[in-house]
Amino acid sequence: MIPTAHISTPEAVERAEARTAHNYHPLPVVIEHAEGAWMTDVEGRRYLDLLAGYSALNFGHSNPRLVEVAREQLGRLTLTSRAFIHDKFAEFCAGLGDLCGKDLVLPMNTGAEAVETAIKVSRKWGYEVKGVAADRARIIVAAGNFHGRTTTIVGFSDDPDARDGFGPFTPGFDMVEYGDLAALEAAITPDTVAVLIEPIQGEGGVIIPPEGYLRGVREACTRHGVLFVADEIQAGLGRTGRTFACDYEGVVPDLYVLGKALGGGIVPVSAVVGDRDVLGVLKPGQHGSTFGGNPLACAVGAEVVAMLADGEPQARAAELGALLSERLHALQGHGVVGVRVRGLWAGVDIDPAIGTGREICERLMARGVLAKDTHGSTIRLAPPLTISAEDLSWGLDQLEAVLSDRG
Ligand code: IF1
Repeated sequence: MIPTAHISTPEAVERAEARTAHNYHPLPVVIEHAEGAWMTDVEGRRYLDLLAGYSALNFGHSNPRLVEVAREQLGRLTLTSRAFIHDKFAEFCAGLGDLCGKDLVLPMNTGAEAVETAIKVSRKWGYEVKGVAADRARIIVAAGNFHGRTTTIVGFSDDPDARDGFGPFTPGFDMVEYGDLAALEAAITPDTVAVLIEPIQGEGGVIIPPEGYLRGVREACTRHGVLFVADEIQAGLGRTGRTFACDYEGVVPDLYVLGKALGGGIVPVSAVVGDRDVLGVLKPGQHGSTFGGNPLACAVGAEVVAMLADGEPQARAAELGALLSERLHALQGHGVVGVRVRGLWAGVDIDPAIGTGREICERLMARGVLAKDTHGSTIRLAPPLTISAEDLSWGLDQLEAVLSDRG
């Protein structure tokens, strides 16, 4: 357990927990403000953020460029609904389309909504373009997936926590092992309209598929006339050292599903991005959102896209990722039993004898570092891409100390 002296404001924690549904078990810390890679709690303690809002904060807390754009937009126009056009819409859609090398952008808000959008588009494409018989469309997904929390999405999860108790579920999904190309090909039928996968599985523990898998998925999809839908909500937009995790294998999916960092950690912004022959199947009235593509979202999103367009965040992720990888691999055999790193994103399997992932995160918190466990004894590290090498190094010193039982 954490020494109580290190628990930030037990009363503030209790107050926060007293009146919320217990769908989360947060670390007992109450954050008041943050800048860059550092967060400060209500008692003035500082913590290094090694989670970055699950990659929603790729550009750091309170990024000056993004905050400036948001402030300016707040004073001008925040919402029109899609019933009218606003002056930030074109810039966002064109910028994001260009970043992806695609014709069209469909803006939504949360990641799950964007995944739902991609499912709807894939089905409609299947019926109208591929010629699948009505209500027969099937979508292939991977074991260990995480795509969000809607009833349709949790229905094709194999995580009992995410799924159990929420049925009945939407039919039309087939699950195959992640990383197994032969299984994927075998699962494709004439009714298959799409393969929906994460190019790296985040919740699964930063699982990187075998080299050649994404290329193989692309080839199989092309050969069988099936859409390749890449959920880059967590992996995309700089995190891995490239704009998209698919870039590692030189692969371009038919639909990019984006979210998290697209909103700069300020507003929820998600999108589905694809070419006209696919996204063009949607006609007025068939899909939408009150908030999707609102002026504030588009202003911030367009600035995020501009930052990525000059490649600096990706270069930083690649450079710092080398440091992260080197430091973590040095811990192998010293409390660490597995390490997976791509860019500034790591899954670290801790020797269960040392503690659960949760316990390691509690001990890290006591040393001023905030990270998040995932299944069992795995912790994931995903600092803001703006973190300094010194701060990252210091954070890893704390992990080393925790593992060597000086924690
Ligand atoms: C939670 C994980 C991260 C995602 C991918 C879609 C979504 C997510 C690849 C949905 C969301 C989140 C949501 C958050 C925890 C988190 C998470 F551990 F569950 F996997 F980031 F690591 N596709 N990921 O990772 O996006 O609707 O939330 O905007 O649900 O507790 P959303």
